[in-house]
Amino acid sequence: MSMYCNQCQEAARGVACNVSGVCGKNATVSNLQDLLIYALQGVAEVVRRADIDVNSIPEVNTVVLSSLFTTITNANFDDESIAKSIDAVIAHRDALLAQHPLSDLSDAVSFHAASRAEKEEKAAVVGYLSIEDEDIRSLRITVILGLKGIAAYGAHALHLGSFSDEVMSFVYEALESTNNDNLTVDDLVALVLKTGEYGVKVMALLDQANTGKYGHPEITEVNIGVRNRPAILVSGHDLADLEQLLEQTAATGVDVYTHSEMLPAHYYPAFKKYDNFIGNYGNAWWKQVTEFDSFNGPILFTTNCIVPPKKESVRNRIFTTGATGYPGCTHIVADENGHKDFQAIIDLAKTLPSPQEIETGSIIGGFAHNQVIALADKVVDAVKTGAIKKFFVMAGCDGRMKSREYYTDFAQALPSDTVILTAGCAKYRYNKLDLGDIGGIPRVLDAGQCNDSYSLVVIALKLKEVFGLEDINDLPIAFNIAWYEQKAVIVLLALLYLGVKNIHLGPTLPAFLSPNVANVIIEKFGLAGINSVEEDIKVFLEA
Ligand code: SF4
Ligand code: SF3
Repeated sequence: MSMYCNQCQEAARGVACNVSGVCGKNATVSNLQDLLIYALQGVAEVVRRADIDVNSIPEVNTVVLSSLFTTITNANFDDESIAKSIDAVIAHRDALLAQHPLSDLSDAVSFHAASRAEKEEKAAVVGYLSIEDEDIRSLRITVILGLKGIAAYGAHALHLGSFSDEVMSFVYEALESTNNDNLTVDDLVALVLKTGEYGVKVMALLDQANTGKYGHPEITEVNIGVRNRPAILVSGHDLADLEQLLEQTAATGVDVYTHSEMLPAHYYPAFKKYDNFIGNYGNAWWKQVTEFDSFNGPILFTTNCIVPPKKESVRNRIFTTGATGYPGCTHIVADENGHKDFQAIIDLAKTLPSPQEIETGSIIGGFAHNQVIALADKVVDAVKTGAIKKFFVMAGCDGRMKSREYYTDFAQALPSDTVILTAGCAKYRYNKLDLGDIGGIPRVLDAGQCNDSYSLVVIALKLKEVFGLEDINDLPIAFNIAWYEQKAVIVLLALLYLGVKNIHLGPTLPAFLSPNVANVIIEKFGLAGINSVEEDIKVFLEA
């Protein structure tokens, strides 16, 4: 076996990718990612054992968050960049140790692997398979994958200047705990739930950072057509990168379009002032394989999801920044003031044809918590009069597997007195269907990115308050979540922590849950997979 990765929904055979990743990740990258996690566990052990105040180590915190983020599915395929992250983490670990000498160092704290050969040799023995007990392994992986999601949200918040020492301290606690052989299954089950608790906190932090800087998302009609000017396509989830790109392209004659998870940027008031911010091009991440071809202009990835570009003509137009990377693509780094120079992308755009039209018209979104709560009276009336019978939270990820057609069929088959609440790229399975509205309330309410799933929680909690209910599970809300990568894992853990029961998760349950761990979650929380659309709708409507 040359690698072992089961972190996403596409894990080979529903077990693990062990030769190369279905996502395109090779064994070298996968193993270096494992070593990076191990090095992070070493830093965490030093921080915890030396009782270091996380507020005193901002540079270490940044490296820890960005290193975890870089290991998320489809973020970084560049072995060089991951090797550099390992070196940076070890250097920080050793600098902390020099200031806070400790004895009885564990291997994660004391190992060194300067050369590539040493790294690959070490990586081969620290992967998840080195944990023999399958339940302990499963629980540790679950925590680490949740942490990756927390780190992604924490890194976005940090990019906007928001930091939570409470969340950061938990990141160190959980990293250290996942390398602690004394923890039992029960300890780790508790840690999984605690990870969900911190998932809620970090999502709230990011929500405040985004809305504090860019205003509350509002109902917006987003153009999905094109105009005849050179253009840049921006993908991923990072709004601060988008802001810099819009600043730098203003008055250059170059337009900016969003792809996939950047679509919800159009909902923010702050971005509406840019008259070159034209609309959204295309669909969810996996459709980039054809959509980047027809877009013609350069593409900027601010975060996941990158699909390895096969064509050189497309690869030459791809730029990465932040936690993303792809071999051969130009990576743009921030200067010491956080400024990113996107001039090379703008210059390239000017030499290339304008985007080819693939769709026309518009889609509507912007139903984040503030906007929905502003409409609360209307929504509550619709529920009280029976015009709305049930809400279906269908947030999460999209993916390329054929089985995900289920979500389009499910949305289409839902009765006309139901409303879909969505967030994340899962929405592309139904956000262009004509599902109509209920008394002016669209039947698909898009809160935003997967990062904005928090909005759906706030909306649910508000409805619980308005209806005077004790238990969130008494609301007329069903959860049919689609997952793919690790931000969806933290969203799931956050929902479980909040006590949401009977979530259906698909298109398949996570491969990283061992049979015993899966049973615990199924028994305790009623977690279920998906069946046929007809069966599932029946189950949901009878509940
Ligand atoms: Fe396989 Fe997913 Fe891991 Fe990629 S991220 S190697 S597809 S399990
Ligand atoms: Fe999508 Fe990658 Fe998860 Fe942000 S862009 S939801 S999969």
